[in-house]
Amino acid sequence: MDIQKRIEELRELINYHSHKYYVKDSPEIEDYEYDKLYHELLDLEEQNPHLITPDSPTQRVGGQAEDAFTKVIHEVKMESLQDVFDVQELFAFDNRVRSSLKNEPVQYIVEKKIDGLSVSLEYVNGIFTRGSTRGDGTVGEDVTNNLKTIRSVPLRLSIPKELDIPYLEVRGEVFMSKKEFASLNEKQEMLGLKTFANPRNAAAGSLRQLDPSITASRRLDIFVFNVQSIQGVTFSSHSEALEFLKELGFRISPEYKLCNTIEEVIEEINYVGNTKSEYSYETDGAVVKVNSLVQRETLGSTSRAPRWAVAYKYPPEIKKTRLNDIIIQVGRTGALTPNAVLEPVVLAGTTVSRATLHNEDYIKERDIRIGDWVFVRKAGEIIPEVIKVDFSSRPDNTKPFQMPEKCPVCGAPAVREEQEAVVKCTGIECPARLHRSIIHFASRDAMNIEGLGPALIEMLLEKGFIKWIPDLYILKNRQDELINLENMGNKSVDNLLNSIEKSKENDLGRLLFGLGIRHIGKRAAQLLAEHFKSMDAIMNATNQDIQAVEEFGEKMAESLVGFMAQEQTKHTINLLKDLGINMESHFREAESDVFSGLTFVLTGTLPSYTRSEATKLIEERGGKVSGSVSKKTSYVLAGDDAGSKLDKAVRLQVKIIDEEEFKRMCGL
Ligand code: 0OX
Repeated sequence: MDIQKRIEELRELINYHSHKYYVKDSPEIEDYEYDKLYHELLDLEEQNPHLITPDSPTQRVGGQAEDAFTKVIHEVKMESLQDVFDVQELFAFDNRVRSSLKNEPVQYIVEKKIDGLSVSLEYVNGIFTRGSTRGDGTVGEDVTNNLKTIRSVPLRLSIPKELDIPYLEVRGEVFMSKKEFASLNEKQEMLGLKTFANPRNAAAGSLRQLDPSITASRRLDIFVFNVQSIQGVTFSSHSEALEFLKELGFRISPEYKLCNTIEEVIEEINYVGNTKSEYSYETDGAVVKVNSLVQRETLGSTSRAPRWAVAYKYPPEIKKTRLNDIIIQVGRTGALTPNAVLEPVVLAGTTVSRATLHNEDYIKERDIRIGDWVFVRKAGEIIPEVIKVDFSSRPDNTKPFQMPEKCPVCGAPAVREEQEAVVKCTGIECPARLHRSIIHFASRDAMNIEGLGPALIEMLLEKGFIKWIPDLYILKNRQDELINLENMGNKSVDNLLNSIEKSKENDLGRLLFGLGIRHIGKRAAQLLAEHFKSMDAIMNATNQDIQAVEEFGEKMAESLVGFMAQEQTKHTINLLKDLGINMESHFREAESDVFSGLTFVLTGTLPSYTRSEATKLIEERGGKVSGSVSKKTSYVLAGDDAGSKLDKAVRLQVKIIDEEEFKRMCGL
């Protein structure tokens, strides 16, 4: 093949996948495959330097530092490693090393390659003074405060009495354990936040947080694997340096191995490859380093990497097995995910009998059918997925898959949004998505129930206090039990129950929005409430009636009618009605925007309205409420004991009104 053409093809592929990885945070291919593409390009460019262009992905080094953190210049460059992918390349590495060292005996050290992000830690007189990311190897970012939250980063070293170490810089890998990664993703999912593709992305995202308390909550860890620079002590070998670092209090590369021949190195690499699935941390390779520091000096470095080390990358494990069935799993967002039921296979250390098929399109594009022989792998070594079909062994009686039209959990219609790959359940009582439904129902723009956050909702669901939304309004009958819950007490239960009670009076618009109907946002819900005035009228409205409402189109009308027609919707609304939740709109058309463009400032105590009631009256009529008086203020609504705001209004000649006048303006 034409070299130039291949180079261009590789650049395009690499750019595409690196955008998916770094920008979209949703890699499409394994790191291993990406690395192979990258190295193929590097090799071709090395052999044909005249074909290197400044915009080639190889000219972009490392993860570049961004502006949010202070830059740190690495006095000793944080070099990267050259990757190798097979035994032949290891032999070639060994030959290069031996011939450069004129056939002196060489001892290698094999370390596990931890899949995290590289950092530098600096100590002045044994005190941790600065920590930074690798960045591009020369300039990184100061993440000292974030690194301080990692328990295994010693803040003070245990320097032996007889020694004096004025300065020490070490290098290590910050990572997240497989267990921590799984529980972080579970939490993110529960809170409706983005999940991380792999433990390395999670570690990098957690370390580069502007708020160190977020980093602290993520429970990162570190393995230290190199002395970058030291004053006061010298070493003759890397293993000696590692043991010294251990004495000082660092967690060092776990169970490294010293080898006297490349054959021993290969044996160790195979051993790590066979056991790595049991490690608590993600390992994507093994690092082979020359142990003698004098020999390292002789070998030196290229512009990119040291000549005395290579990283052996393990291929991801892929197995072929039978796809026995496809079942649907309903996630917390209500998303229906097709899952493969597999003939069990052992993959990266565990028996796998389920794997994700992602979505309807994924299955169609790959023509995956029930009964097929399929290839399965662990994406990022964590979640198994079906990659493709082995068409050469497709049996005669395979069955194409059809996405169900109803949610398998609650029976409500499952719909797919335009432009989206996921199909979602629309049932308001669906147990799978109830947590999310309640979070939305209680949220500020909906029923605005203060104190009812995701964690409490989770607990109330778990302990059986709620099985659908209306149960919130009978929580008051179980006050004593609530007080005994973890993290609850008299006061917080009181506040919560008051807040729930108060929400009963909300305008219909808030309730409608809180039901979480597809395509019916805050404004649409408000418009519906204003137009139809009551829940009954909305429930009885036809598609045509709804499209008659200003700004309403086919999609919104269809979604609303479909939602209202569901038995579970009717059940929930009837229960809410019986419990005394307001089903009417307080809006009166003629008054709905009488205050539009006006700004009010409230001061003092009004005879019959609380501050929030007065605010509501103003906002319902299209007005705004501000906290301070300025020339732009339209009215100051003053009650008893009005203070400095009233003085200021007088000074600025802003019109002052009392409650009587206010009521009249409101049409009350
Ligand atoms: C790791 C790891 C990374 C030292 C000089 C070039 C690379 N991720 O576990 N890098 C190194 O070595 C550096 N060792 C490791 N164990």
